[in-house]
Amino acid sequence: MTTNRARVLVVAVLLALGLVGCSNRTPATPEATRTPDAGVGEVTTDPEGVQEITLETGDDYVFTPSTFTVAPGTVRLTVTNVATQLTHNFMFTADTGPEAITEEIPLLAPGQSQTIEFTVTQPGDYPFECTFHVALGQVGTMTVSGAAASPTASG
Ligand SMILES: [Cu+2]
Repeated sequence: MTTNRARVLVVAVLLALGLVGCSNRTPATPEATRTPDAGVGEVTTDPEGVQEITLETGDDYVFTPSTFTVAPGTVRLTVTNVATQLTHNFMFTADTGPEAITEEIPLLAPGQSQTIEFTVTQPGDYPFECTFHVALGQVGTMTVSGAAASPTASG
């Protein structure tokens, strides 16, 4: 009888530990095992004032970079999957940012690159994720700064 009670207690403790693990919504982001190509992660502005940035992902379940900052305005975001094995996607996490961004890349096979374009007006943090691998920590954050993009045209 005592043994049974002890077993029940052990199971209860294990369940509690398991629940704690599952409730952790921000798993540690894994380390990238790639060196991103030149220009990846840099925000540039095209002649029309559209901000452009490229993210990479691969066989390591990581977006590089996983954080970047843009100004309010239009953003043209490209995600390149340099993986040889893994299919990823890119979606802004629902109900998290100051405003909803519904543009997404539902499926990005190994070797593929896709571009989405959207406009943001509200400053703040916009979490994004690969919905296939969010449990493995494949997440990131786009920050929209408080100031509008300043014109960079020189002439
Ligand atoms: Cu993924």
